[in-house]
Amino acid sequence: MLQNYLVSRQRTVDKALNAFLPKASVKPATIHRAMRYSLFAGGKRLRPILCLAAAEACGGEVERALPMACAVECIHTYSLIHDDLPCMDNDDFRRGKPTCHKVFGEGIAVLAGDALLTIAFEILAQAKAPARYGMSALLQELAVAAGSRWLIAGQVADLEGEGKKTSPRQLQFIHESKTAALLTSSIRLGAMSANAPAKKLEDLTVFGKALGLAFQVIDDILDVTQTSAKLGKSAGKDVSAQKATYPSVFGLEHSRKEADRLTKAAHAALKPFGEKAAALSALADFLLERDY
Ligand code: GRG
Repeated sequence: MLQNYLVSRQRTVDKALNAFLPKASVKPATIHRAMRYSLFAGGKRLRPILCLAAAEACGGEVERALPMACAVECIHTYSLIHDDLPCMDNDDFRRGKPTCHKVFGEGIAVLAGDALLTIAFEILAQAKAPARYGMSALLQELAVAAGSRWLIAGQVADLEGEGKKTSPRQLQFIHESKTAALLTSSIRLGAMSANAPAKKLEDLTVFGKALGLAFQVIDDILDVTQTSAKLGKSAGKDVSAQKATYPSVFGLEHSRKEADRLTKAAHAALKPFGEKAAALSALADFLLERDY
């Protein structure tokens, strides 16, 4: 049931992304091929799907939320391309395929990331702004989440923390910034596209923060418990790079309990939405139970 929902949503998002992106033949073709290579390499489309489900939970339409959904996926893919570069995590494998720099070279991979970051705002700017939230509010929402106080702040803390002892507080900061902020923003943008009133936006923000943290705790657990083939990226990377993770700071058992606790907190935030949040609720359970 959820599997059908996910596949159908992935198709909707992929079709929209395909329409928003310049064709692979557009000059200079190399950059458009590289952007498309990473964007269509087989990501789960989790952030755009959450964005669309948040819009529906607030009584909105999928069509209207699609530019927001595609914009966050472009930001996410840019961050993965740059994170995989030799000067960052130096990874050869992502979304089950060789990383962008392995196929196109480092220079083009840097530029493909830059171009995806930029096009995210071009796509978002094509959205129809709802009554309560003007275009500047939508653009600011995404810019802040992707900027130096959140997504990039998390990456900086991650880089600077390698090989050092990390406190639980610092670990939470890394996870909130690197992962939960963009995930929360995806959900908020979906709600904003549906013209959600302040209280609903706040409830979904609480949901997003708890879900985003749970997602990263699970990601940390999977890095030590799953194979590279299953994950579509190099497993065991966190340990070899001496990264700060939930299992390394708290142990596996405590990490699983923490993911459970956070998922329960996420569900609690959905209570006021009733049946309208059925998809968000099912997605939260799926993320907790996933094995890839
Ligand atoms: C700004 C360069 C730069 C990096 C920002 C997001 C990030 C920090 C780095 C990417 C690598 C990483 C471990 C991110 C944490 C979030 C995460 C678990 C990403 C993977 O997300 P999935 O599982 O991936 O949704 P798919 O491929 O399915 O989209």
